[in-house]
Amino acid sequence: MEKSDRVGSASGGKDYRPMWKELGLNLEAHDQLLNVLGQAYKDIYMKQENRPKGMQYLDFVISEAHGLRIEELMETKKKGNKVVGTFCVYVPEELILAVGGTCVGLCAGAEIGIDEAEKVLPRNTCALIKSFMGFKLAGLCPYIQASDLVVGETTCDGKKKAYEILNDYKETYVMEIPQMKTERDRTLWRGEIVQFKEKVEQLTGRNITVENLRQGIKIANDKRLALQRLSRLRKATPPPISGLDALLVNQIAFYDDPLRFTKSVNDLCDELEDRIKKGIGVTKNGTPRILVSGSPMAVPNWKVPYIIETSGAIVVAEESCVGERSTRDLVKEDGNTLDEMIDAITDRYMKIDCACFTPNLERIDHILELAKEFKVDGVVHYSIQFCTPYTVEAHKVEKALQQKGIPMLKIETDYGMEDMGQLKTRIEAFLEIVKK
Ligand code: BJ8
Repeated sequence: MEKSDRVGSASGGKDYRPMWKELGLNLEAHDQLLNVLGQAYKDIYMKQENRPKGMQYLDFVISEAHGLRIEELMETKKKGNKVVGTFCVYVPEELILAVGGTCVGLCAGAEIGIDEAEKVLPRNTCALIKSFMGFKLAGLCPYIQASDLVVGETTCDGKKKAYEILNDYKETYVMEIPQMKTERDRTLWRGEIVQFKEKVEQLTGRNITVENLRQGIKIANDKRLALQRLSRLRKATPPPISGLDALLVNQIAFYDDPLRFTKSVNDLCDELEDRIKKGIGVTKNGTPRILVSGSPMAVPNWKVPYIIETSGAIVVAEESCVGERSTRDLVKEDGNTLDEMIDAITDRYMKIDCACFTPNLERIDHILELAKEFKVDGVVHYSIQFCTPYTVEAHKVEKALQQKGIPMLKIETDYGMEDMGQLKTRIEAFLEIVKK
């Protein structure tokens, strides 16, 4: 990709409308989406001061998220490769990469399209589910249109029931995710991975072999290692990158080309290391350091970190699937047979501590570890409105943090902007407590 100065594919540059039309998008509604996204990006991202130069690549990727990136996907499809759309970090990307496929995240973080979603889903469904459903029904998402296979999973009730409806509009393959972590659950999950491997082989007409799976595992691990490196650098005081920028990197990880993305994140990390050596940061020393924990934030869901960072604090880590939860564990690379490799994949994914599991004590331990390692002054627990798993689990998180004397603020919100003022007041009041 070459550098561009555009924000939002709707403004200037190459005309992608023929491609969007061919993909079956609703051009008028899609233009509106890009305009809203472009404006939000300018207001939230481009107004930040002292951003690392390496963020220019990410600015460009976001500007071409519906343009050049989709064109790349269409090109790879012409060569016989497949695009697989997913909604959850449980879907093993390694198997898709092994056969030259591309994995793209389909979760959405915008309110536009929700009216359409509410025609088929109850109003009290979480905004993430309504958003991806709305994007499909309103013809807004080129990624789902470009996908040769869409993969859902039995995580929360809202998602698994929504996939039944989504299947009426786009065929959706569903993986069964266990609810607990006993040996029996591991066996079930391993069986699901083997079945998914067969599905991917059938879709692509290519066999998954020891050689190509080794390659797939390496590509996915390298991406995670780059993101882990970025995360570690945020432990510095002052942090060399804002929470908003780091969140964006984690969001883009779900749809950029993995090799190019990994290289760009490592380049960004080189720059951040240099900043740390020179004592350059994005905030002054003494700025409250916040851990955001909870439901995932898909593009363009930037509301809560934006409010935190414009209220005098900095987000230093995200305990979320768009953050630490999806990057901290690697697949062991020492397998020599397909069976060993499938075992390694099974074990890696069984470690994910999503609130859909019960009990889910690993998540609590992990939040406490992050709070300590990143020297956080407070935790903002974020749940998407009507997300039962994270909203309920917030109680146990708060109790564990209280015992360690770490203040926590519980936030439950949707993708709308109506509560911006109210949230800002609550976050500012919380930061006053944190500063004491
Ligand atoms: S592994 S967090 S990506 S399921 S926000 S739809 S949980 S009601 S997104 Fe998730 Fe996989 Fe878990 Fe991660 Fe349901 Fe909650 Fe909505 Fe959610």
